[in-house]
Amino acid sequence: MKKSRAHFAAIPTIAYEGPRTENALAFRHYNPDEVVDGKTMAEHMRFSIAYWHAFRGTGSDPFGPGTIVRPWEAGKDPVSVAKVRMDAAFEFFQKIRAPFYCFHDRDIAPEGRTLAESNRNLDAVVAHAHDLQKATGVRLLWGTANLFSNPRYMCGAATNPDAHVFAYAAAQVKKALEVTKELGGENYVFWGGREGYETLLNTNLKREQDHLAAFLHLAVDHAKSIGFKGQFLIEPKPKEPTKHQYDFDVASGIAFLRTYGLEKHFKFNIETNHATLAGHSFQHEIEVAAAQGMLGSIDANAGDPLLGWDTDQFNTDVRELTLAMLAILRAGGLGTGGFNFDAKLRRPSIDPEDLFHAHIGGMDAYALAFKIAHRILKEGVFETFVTNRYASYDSGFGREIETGRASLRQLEKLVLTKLGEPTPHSGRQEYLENLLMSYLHGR
Ligand code: XUL
Ligand code: CO
Repeated sequence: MKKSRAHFAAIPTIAYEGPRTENALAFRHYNPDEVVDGKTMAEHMRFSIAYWHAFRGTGSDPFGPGTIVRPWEAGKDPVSVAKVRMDAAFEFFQKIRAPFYCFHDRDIAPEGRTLAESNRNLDAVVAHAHDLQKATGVRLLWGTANLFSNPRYMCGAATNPDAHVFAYAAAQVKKALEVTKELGGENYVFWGGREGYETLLNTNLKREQDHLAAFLHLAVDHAKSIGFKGQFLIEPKPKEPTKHQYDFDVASGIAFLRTYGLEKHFKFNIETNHATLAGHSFQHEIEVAAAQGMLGSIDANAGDPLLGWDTDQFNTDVRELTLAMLAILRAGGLGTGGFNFDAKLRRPSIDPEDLFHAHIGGMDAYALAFKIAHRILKEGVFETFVTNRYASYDSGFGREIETGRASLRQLEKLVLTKLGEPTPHSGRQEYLENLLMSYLHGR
């Protein structure tokens, strides 16, 4: 392969320099080579760069056009531009030391006038991605299809009232699955896009949910037929762009998957900003998925508490991330998933350097949270507290309740003849919050 020129010539590969460094373009907490429990931090974290934000984001918002202009975007032929953009992307992945990336089909290759032309464009860019992955060792965490930007999807894709649009979306997913397999993608994501409604006045909710399930079954069947072994992931989001998205949150996602016999094929890709839009904490969504063995991957970002939409910011809130990491580590990690930075630069952050600061902060915050959570679990103070809190279920009638051997008659008799009134026990919330603070600040 032809050696491409450096697109980020002024910026070196980011080195780990420790917490005291004064170099802003260095890691303070993320040392990819540090070994923890027999695995490197790079293996633990499995950081991934979101192609759509890092390389297709321009800073545009509903009030104005893009502000971010990258030199590699100049050029007339969109497929050639896509390849040069991809060279820049892989240079960035290497310099920021991210082992993975993620994309939508239309992020990496331009949509053509027909589906056939779009597929040809995709094939050309995927061949280039294949070469770049081989040359750099960067891998594909997951692929997905963009089923929401093109106007044809204005009323949804799988849940569109027009079966013609359903068929078009199905064809697009078929191809996206095939290229994800071709590039060794370890997962495939379904984010709801416009699968929801704006008004129930024009919507048959039951049929739309049935159609969404049928769509997912078709994808599962096709994956099987082509031998794609990656993990399917659902990414819940309660609203935006539609007023109500069918994949509202993890709990409603679990109910949906079980209703339609899909639960064996899917896990969850949990996004911080989607959790908070649903009125949950990030930790809550992780715990709900983990409780059912369905924690798959993370879209790492943050919302702004003062703004009510999906602001997709880089997350440097170590407290929030420590709580999330505790839930993830207790669940045994993310398996084939990873931490994908589904986060974008603010509109005035227009320099290539800003892309580095953003990801350095995100990676450092997660690495620091990982280390704090790892220590908390090792020392076991919270674990012991919680275990003791439920100890009455470990033996006697508590055990019988848990194993389904108790009856209302038996429990009534027990209370009337032996137990009487329960003794209240403190939940010790303030003590535990102080303990967490001590772990966060130099215990
Ligand atoms: C949108 C969102 C998407 C998905 C992939 O809110 O999070 O970027 O992650 O389609
Ligand atoms: Co996302």
